[in-house]
Amino acid sequence: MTQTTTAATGMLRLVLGDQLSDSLSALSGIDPDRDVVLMAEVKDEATYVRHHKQKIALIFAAMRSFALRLEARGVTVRYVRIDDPANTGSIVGEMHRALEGQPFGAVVMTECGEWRLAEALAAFAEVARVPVDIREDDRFICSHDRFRRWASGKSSLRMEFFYREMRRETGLLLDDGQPVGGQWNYDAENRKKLTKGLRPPKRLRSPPDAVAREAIADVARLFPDHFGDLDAFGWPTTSEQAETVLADFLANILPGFGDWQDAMAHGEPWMWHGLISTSINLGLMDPLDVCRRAEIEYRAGRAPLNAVEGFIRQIIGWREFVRGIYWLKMPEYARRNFLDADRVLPWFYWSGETDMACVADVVSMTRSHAYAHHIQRLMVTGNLAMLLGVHPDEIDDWYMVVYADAYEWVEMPNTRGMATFADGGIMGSKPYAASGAYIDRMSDYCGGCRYDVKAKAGENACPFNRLYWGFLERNQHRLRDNIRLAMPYRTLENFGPQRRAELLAEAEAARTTLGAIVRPS
Ligand code: FAD
Ligand code: DLZ
Ligand code: SF4
Repeated sequence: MTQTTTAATGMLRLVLGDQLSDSLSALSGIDPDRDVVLMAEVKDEATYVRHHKQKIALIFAAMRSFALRLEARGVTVRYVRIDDPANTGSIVGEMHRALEGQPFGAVVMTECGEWRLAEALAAFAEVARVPVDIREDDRFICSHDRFRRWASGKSSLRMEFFYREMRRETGLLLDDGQPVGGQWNYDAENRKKLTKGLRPPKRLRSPPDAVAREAIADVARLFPDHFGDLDAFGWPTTSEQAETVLADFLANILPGFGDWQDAMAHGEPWMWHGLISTSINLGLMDPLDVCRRAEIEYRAGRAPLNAVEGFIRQIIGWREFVRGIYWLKMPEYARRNFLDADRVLPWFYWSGETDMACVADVVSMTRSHAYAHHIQRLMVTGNLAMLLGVHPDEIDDWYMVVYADAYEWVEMPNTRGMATFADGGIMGSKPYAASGAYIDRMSDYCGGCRYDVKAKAGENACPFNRLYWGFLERNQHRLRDNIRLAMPYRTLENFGPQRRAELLAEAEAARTTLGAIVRPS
């Protein structure tokens, strides 16, 4: 295809549901007189897992608002709504339909964030009758190539060392090339429990505008059986709304982010967290800009170092690291089941009907808001699923469904890697297995629970306690040589054979009571 033909006929530019950024590489160099942007709400994407209703409403509302934004700039948008009778139901189907309807000279897109769809789009590029230009997603700080270079030759990949590289490359929180305050990481200062009488500050949410209200109504009508409520929808669906939430966070919440980063409290979904993952993942805000603005709060003396460093680490450290791991290890990563976990996910993960106060609270806020904060995802639902031995496919499916910020590139390494050790140690050096004592230390859940967090065995004992030693016993041939588990394994060995057999039986009884039966093959 010659330049002249391309210019004469224009390009078809694909913008996916999580690519809603003015700076998107697929939009770079756009000619509003000739080019057309394709955006499509499609059944395949809305149902490949049965996403939370709020997640679909968020994506549709944000897509529709972004299309209006482009149109206001004079760009022609071919916008296909979910209930358009001609909708083919898939992104690739909509690409073919758009090409049949108009003689474009080329197709331009930004690389997609999920392996499944990226494969489908690569297959489309093979058969398309026009050239297809798949551009890098430069909204991330670390490119695939850069991550591969960093990972190359390393026997283990650890976030902490990757994070330091990202600090050096971005210059964030550096003075003369050295980390501000003399340390790279202040995580040890970020483990305070909420003291009695202290409540988290009131949060600014984004009440749905007219576009979002229409999307919410569409989702209620078209996806009534999907998990979750729509009533409390409060996610930003435009970059302006996202900016308002960020500005409020930086000014009023960030100073407490560090101290209470790991704390949990009954009925308090937000604590001191940013509530920005939905917006960053959709492309409504730029991760590096968010970090630079957090640094300004520190430099101006308005937020302490442990808060600002901790917050920046989550974004340029963890967020970039999990994306790097995903693309480095896929598709094999999605089949990893290092602990040979073989149980079903108990029904209470969906219904919330359980006497476990911590789990009931997390599932309840997940249903109402499509949100739970990191420690709830990691140490309550994730830890429990790992101790129960739930098959990683079932755990992945649940996390992909229930959280408004879930896309496979970020969900899977967090779930299969960080939370459940199904990846065998690619993401982290040991499983985050913990008994009820951890949750008791970091929350107010246990005081209001029918289970006894101090009891180790029996029907009334905290299920985390009943499961913990059995988990170690069951997996000793895989985990005993892990240096970071040397202490608990030494304790287990000191228990002696009879006590160990009892602990294993106790864990098996708890697995049965909680409904974690063997998964049908
Ligand atoms: P804050 O606590 O305010 O953190 C600020 C930002 O840092 C987040 O918005 C996010 O962009 C980034 N961040 C923090 N931790 C992580 C992390 N571990 N990985 C990647 N980014 C991180 N995050 C998602 O965006 N999508 C997911 O599907 C997702 N699934 C998860 C599953 C499990 C089992 C666990 C343990 C964590 C998961 N996370 C996921 C990471 C984290 O829990 C969320 O990013 C965070 O809770 C979002 O809320 P926030 O914006 O208030 O975050
Ligand atoms: C998650 C999602 C949903 C629910 N719906 C759409 C959609 O209708 N159209 C679209 O372009 N994208 C959607 N997405 C996001 C994709 O499934 C996918 O996760 C991302 O594009 C990966 O980068
Ligand atoms: Fe959760 Fe156990 Fe505490 Fe109950 S006692 S809230 S189950 S940790």
